[in-house]
Amino acid sequence: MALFIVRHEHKADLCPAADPYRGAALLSHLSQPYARRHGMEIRGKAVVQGEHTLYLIIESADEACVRRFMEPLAAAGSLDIHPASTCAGVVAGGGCAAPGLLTDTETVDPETACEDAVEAGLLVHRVHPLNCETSVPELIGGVVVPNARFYVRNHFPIPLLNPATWRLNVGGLVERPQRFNLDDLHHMPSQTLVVTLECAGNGRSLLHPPVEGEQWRLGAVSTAEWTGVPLVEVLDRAGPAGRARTVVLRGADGGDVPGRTAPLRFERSLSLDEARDSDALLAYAMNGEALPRHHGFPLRVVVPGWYAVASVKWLTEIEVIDTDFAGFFQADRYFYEWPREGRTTREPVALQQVRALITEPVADSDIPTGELTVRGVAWSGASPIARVEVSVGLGTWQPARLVGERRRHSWQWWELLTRVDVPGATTVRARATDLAGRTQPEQPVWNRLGYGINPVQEVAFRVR
Ligand SMILES: Nc1nc2c(c(=O)[nH]1)N[C@H]1C(S)=C(S)[C@@H](COP(=O)(O)O)O[C@H]1N2
Ligand SMILES: [Mo]
Repeated sequence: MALFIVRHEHKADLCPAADPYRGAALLSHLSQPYARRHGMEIRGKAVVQGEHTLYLIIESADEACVRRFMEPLAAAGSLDIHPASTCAGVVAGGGCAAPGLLTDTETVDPETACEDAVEAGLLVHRVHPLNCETSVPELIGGVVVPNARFYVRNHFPIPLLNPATWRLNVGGLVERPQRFNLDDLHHMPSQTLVVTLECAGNGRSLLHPPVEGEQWRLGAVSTAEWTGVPLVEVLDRAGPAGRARTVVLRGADGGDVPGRTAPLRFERSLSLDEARDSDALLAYAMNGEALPRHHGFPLRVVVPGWYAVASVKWLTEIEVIDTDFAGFFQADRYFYEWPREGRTTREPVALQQVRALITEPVADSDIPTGELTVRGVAWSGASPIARVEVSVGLGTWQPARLVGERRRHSWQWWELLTRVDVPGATTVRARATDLAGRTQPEQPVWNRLGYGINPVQEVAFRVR
């Protein structure tokens, strides 16, 4: 189906709307059911007041069809039909002047992917590849984030994999190379875990001076219930050889990256010990539904507690090797690089830093004097949350109550009931500490690639 904008103008003395009978006939002609019978969808219609000019937005297989449908009106005046595109389509295709929309049969249409994300209320940072964050105030409710509102982080176009022909190959230094289809995996012992995924770049936009990369605010984090086969189960079937050291996880997506001459696939690695001890899951379901395309359909890795770069989507290969892995997303990105005492120190990005997010009150809102509920979520990759403290208007830190079940790999809700009695502008801050004693810094700790940014969050609001 293609989109058209139709413009029709008629002379004042021929205006059909002036006559109640002809006006009614016109309305039926332009009704959705009538248009559908002609194989068209009317997406919008409006008249420019006082100018006898009508605009229609029509979806149709071709222009001839639209022209035929508009014949009765054309007889009374002019008719212009412009081939059109959705706004998302133009942006995804590289702008109004681009030669044509990107089409690649093996990837998800960027236009649809982007439109779905916008409709679901996600904040889109980049259309191609699709990158969007979840809206923090909308987290109010359950522990899990609905699939359509889960943040999306992609480095390449989203691959469209056919579940009937898709395979997972397990090879390299293993005693029994394996090849699984989706059905095989569905019949293996399964596990369901509630896991919070957070992008290592979450909060990057807080850095001064700014650093390159997606300018995430605080919403590149979400929680879901994942179901799949434990990674150990699959590794055990293959039997890593004695000198095996590293497990490489390879996705179906790929492309060019800076500093490398040939296009490459999205790949990440875990040491064999990490792969065994991390509770990593090969997930085929998310919140009880088949894994959505954006999130790795038909199979993705979920490594609990780790920054989500480890959770490879669209998984097609597991390769066991006896060296460290030097892939682009392992060696050239996803490490902390801090300037310290005149030297730079480096450390790979691994477990999520401890962090609390405030979902209530909403930034810039007006709150009546009296009782105030401060709410949010908190998590840490290294260890469960020990406590969350809240400070209103730069006052003392008060302990918040941890709400609901404590789950090892999921964020935890917290809340504090307090009072605000003085009208005016004020702020609220929240600070989480985990059982390992890690807590959040007052200011973001700058590093060159902008990872693991977890300063105490401050939300400004007004008391009235
Ligand atoms: N194959 C593949 N897996 C991937 C990525 C990717 O670009 N390709 N991005 C990673 C990063 S950086 C993050 S933060 C998470 C995002 O997962 P989500 O889109 O399901 O939220 O996927 C990870 N797995
Ligand atoms: Mo990420």
